[in-house]
Amino acid sequence: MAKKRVFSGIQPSGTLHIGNYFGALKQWVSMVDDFDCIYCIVDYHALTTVKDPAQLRNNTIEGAKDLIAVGIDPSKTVLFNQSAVLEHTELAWVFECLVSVPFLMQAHAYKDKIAKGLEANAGLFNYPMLMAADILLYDTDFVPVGADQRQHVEYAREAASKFNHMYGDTFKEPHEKILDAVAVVPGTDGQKMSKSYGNTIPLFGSTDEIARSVMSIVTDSSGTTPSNVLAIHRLLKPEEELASLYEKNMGNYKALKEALIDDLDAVISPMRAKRNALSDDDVKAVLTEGAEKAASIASAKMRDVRKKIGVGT
Ligand code: AQP
Repeated sequence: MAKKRVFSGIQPSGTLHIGNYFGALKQWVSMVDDFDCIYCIVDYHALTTVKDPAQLRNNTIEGAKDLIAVGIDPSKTVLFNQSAVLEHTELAWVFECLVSVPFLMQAHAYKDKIAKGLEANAGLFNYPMLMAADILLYDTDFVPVGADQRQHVEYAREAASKFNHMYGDTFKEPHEKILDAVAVVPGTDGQKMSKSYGNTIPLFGSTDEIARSVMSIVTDSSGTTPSNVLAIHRLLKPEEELASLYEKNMGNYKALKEALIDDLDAVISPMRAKRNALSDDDVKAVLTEGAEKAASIASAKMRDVRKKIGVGT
């Protein structure tokens, strides 16, 4: 039986944090053997916020290194950057002509980003339709994401259904895959870990950088258990081990934070070593090969779309 198709993307918009890893990327890695996986560095999405060309280009290469270092094996997956397959932006336009402005205005992610002070550019507003195009071009079955992306996958389903209704059966309706235990990884202040909240623990930080972030975790001096430390520790150790560790060090927040630093470093240091061994040329070759494979699927889908909507001759 043919494997089900998985598609997901990550923006090259800055340094990865452990929320991206535990909320999404770890799941991406776990799906590689059982699914037909296509993973994308969505550089056109990042253009909504990253305006420095050299930085965007560099982030894309670094993003590919991140993905390979966390365990995405390019020989078993398709790994590419979005801008190398032009059908993504082309299909996004088709969807933008199908959905209404009030429909897009309901997007929580857009409202959150504006509330955080990001520029309300039209690209940010139309972001869900570009993401719908990313997913739908490849007849995707499942989209592994963190909980913050649930609504965007619903938008993709809606775009598929609207198109199919108007022009005939063309797109498969995809489903999100969200792991409950890590759906929202908390940051150092207990809110959702997010680059724009400045509450992250960097995934590929040095041991010192990880230590600085962990030491800054906000704790409540009136209790005996530092709940924000424990919430992050749960990503790394089973509940029984944590129960005895926290019991033994009750009230000793410094010792518990040090234990968290050691546990994080044990997970991160092999990935960091793998990442340091990758050259820019290695990952450029991976992206080029991935883009060729992705384009062969995307171009066939777009030929069908163009014919159905009546563009071209
Ligand atoms: N705190 C989180 N918990 C669980 N999953 C998370 N993800 C992000 N933060 C958490 C998941 O990571 C994947 C990559 O998402 P992205 O490229 O859109 O990254 P992001 O949303 O830009 O990350 P930030 O830090 O949250 O950025 P800003 O501040 O720009 O919003 C996605 O699957 C996402 O769910």
